[in-house]
Amino acid sequence: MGIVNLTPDSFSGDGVGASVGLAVAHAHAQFQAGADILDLGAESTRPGAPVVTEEEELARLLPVLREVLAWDVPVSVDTYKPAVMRAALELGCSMINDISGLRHPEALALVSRSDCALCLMHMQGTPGSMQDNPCYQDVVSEVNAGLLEAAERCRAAGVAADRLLLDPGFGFGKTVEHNISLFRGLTVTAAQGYPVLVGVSRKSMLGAITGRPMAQRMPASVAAALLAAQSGAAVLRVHDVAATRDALAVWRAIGFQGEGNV
Ligand code: HH2
Repeated sequence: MGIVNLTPDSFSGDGVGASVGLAVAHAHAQFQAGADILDLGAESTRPGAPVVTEEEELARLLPVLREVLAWDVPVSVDTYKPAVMRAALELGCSMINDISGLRHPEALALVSRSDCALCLMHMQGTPGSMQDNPCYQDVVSEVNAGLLEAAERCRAAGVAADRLLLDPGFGFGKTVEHNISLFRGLTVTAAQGYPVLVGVSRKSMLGAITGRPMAQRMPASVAAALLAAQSGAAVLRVHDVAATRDALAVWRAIGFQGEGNV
């Protein structure tokens, strides 16, 4: 899954701001690099990011989404706002990627009436405050239980199980230690019966491990993506599509022994 941030303020600095032309070119580069899914997001959810209005999010998203939907690639929209979901689904996006795990009742009703895929991500708190003091007794079991609960809520509302993906939400209300524990527990998360999406690309956890600033986290991101795939992740949400694909190709050709998802 190639990340396309239609934002002026994304944490990794890859956001393309207000230029539709630049955004479409960036999306196209992700597509050409071999992304199997494009994930368009028009609000940064980095810790402390300001909430953007529905109007602003739609103004950033829709012109780019219209262009990208004409290409031969599934398009995911990264939003937790029902109005943005509604517009994206009307235009024909294939997937909703909701960092709030579809907490909004209106969002649940909308998605259940459509046939899109749905990524349910775990987040403790909200982007505004989630990194203040994240707290868990046992992060792996609590996150997994929260994900299963969100999946059950969706299924009870009529969303078929095979439309769902689960995501532990690296960096969303988690310390570096929580993130590392969750990463080590990915095989457990992946054994819960739903495909797992992992998004660690360029995140601060990798900065903490390597001591590298944002601009130098590509190798660490590729290593983490590979480890996630080896642990059973089905979808890797990444900034560096070509490099990640190369790593996966080497793994498939040389290192990969069994049945896998990626
Ligand atoms: N991470 C980000 C945004 N959306 N969605 C899922 N499912 N999983 C993630 O880990 C995830 C996500 C944050 O990354 P990015 O979009 O690059 O930055 P920003 O939110 O600052 O635009």
